[in-house]
Amino acid sequence: MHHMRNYLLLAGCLWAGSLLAQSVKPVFPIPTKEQLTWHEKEFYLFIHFGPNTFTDKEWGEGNEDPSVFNPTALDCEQWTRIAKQAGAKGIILTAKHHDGFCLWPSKQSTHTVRESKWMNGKGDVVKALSEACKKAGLDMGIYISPWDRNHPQYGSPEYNDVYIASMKELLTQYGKFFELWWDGANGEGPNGKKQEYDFRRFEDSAFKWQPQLVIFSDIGPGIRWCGNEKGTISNTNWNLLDTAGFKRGHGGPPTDTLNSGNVNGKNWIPAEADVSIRPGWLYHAKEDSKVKSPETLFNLYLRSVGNGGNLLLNVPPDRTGRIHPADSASLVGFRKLRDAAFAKDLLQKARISNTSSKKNITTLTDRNIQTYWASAQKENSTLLVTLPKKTALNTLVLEEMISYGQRVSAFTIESFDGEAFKTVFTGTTIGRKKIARFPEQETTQLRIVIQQAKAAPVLRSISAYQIPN
Ligand code: FUL
Repeated sequence: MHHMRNYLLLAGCLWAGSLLAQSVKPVFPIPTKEQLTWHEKEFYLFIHFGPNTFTDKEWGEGNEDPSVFNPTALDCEQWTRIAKQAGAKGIILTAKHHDGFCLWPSKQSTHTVRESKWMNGKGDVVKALSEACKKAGLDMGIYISPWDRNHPQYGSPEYNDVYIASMKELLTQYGKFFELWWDGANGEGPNGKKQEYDFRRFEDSAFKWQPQLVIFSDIGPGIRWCGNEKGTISNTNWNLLDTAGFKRGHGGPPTDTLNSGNVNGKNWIPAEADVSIRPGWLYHAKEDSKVKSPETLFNLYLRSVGNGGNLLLNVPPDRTGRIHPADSASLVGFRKLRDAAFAKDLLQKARISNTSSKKNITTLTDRNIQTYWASAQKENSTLLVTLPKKTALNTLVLEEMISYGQRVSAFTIESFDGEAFKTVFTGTTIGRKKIARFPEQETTQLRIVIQQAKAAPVLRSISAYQIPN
């Protein structure tokens, strides 16, 4: 009897709290816990650093004298300070680029910081950065190029063992990394030979040492390349990808598929947009005047994070081992633009209701990422937003509750002009986040119509802004 009463009480609470919460069934595939955490990061820095910094190259040959690597004032805490100021959530370091030079004293190679003059061969950039990140509360990721233009065993089955042993050093001695980065470039080794990478074994080994890793490559398994190095993701962006029959690098899916994903893709593999703040990935003094402006970076943010992906922005340190003032100034400017744009959510005092019911849906504006609104219908779900007074706005930010899968495939935003609702934005996917910008509207009411979805839409948040032009 008691049980029954408790049950009814509980059922009543659930009903009052979120009527539909119990009936929301995921639409597969769905993200893993680690991918969900990754989605929340949105923006983090990439650091390309190594002998190329000192030889003015993008792709070192692998035969550079290790003594060229000699930063005069390497300061990883300066990197993390700037990353924090920029509002980045982490840093991914090129522990080894294609030239094979290891930024840590690897036992698998004779081409490392140990053979350089820097700190008399006693330095370790991976260690310095991992300590700085811990201190600053930033997450760290690691780029370990499979392509190695230095290693004498490259081009033989033994090289796969060498690669795994190098990975083991990195994944067992420096704490946890959030992301492991495998780029697609794959050329010849020092003796002209090509390598067949044993990615299956690379993957199994990486997960053995760090099961929480999300692994980036053209085809994941954790995250996919967005198909370009410009920092832009398609307006239509599915976090889903079919990988069967595809390989990393040349055998990867077409770049436009990588950019927009597959609507019915079998795997949850979201897109990451990697782009450099300068024309090159490595520092070149002649590019000091070509650093992207805060406005350009903000625009890339809208086209990556604003299309539901993450932004990995490369900021290469110079020959002193510090980030150049031109880059840090631009990063701080970029942060200011984001802060100004999203400072005031104009929906905080608005009423939102499903047009079929008058009930105020507070879960969409409560800023709690655990709460959401689930529509009862698959097609033509309509939300009516009523503002307390006439308000000028030009941006709406929509988020799906992606832990239940990605659903929305067509929606419009309409603004009431005093007489009728006019369409001001036509969109396709929403996903993790959609920053929808449209011409400024002075209005008291908006309507969000979700015409099509793979299943009844589940949104976790809606907010609105007037972004200064
Ligand atoms: C590419 C590499 O070849 C570039 O040098 C750079 O590291 C970029 C991020 O990935 O595949």
